Amino acid sequence: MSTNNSLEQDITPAVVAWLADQRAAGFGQDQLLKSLIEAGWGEAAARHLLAMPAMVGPDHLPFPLPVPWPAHAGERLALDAGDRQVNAITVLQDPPLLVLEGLLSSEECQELIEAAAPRMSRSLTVDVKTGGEETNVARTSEGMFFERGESELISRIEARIGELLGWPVENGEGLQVLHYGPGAEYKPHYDYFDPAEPGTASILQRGGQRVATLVMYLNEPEAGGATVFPDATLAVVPKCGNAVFFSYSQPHPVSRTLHGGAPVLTGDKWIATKWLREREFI
Ligand code: PD2
Ligand code: ZN
Repeated sequence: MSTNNSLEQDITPAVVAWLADQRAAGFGQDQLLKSLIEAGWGEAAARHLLAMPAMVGPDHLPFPLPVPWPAHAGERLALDAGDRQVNAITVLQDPPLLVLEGLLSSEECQELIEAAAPRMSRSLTVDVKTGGEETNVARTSEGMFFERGESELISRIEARIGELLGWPVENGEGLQVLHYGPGAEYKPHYDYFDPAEPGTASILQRGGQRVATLVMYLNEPEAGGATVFPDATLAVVPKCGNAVFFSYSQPHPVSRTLHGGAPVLTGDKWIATKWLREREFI
């Protein structure tokens, strides 16, 4: 490996193979960054390389990442979420998915809606072409992000999610609240960042890939608004305080986590989404 200040030029098959070996041997991001810099890589180029997923096997699928999963899910109805017990009433293995009952109290749902309502604007999605944000015709909701830990309510809910999923609170993105009026929907998509897109490497600098999603329902639309999983032929109907959790160890359609928000037919729909990253999200 030679000294390099550009981002791409030294990502040869030999470097990719070296990286896969080092990861298989258990070396973490910090140790790999140190090794690359010692070998003469510029820090920016090394970080860029380390943000790219390792590809494995004859199909060149992304290397599977560790994902959250609640202790005893699928073995017991009631799961420990620290200050609350939560019931896992539906359990799928492929994709790994749980429908959770009673994650939030009805007071917490109402408080979240009231705190979010004055701060709503047309929803943006992360643009993987550029790494920036843009409005998206596939997503006709309005939304806002809470900062992680910005109030006692948010901290309480984040701590509960961390306990339930066994995943560090620091690895969570800020909680996003979305509101869908009649006719609004979120067309089917994957929540991970597509490794093939040019903006993904820069998005991954802030905590790595998304590895799991928790969608919490804050109210009940009169009709429509289910969260649908076409590969699993599953529709989760919103119920205040319930949630759907699913993980994706590989940022690839093999995860079978294609999902969407079906159009709201009557009434409106409020949700809060927590996306979990591989590492601390800064
Ligand atoms: O509102 C939903 O059901 C929904 C559907 C798809 C939410 C999300 N994705 C999300 O927040 O990622
Ligand atoms: Zn989604």
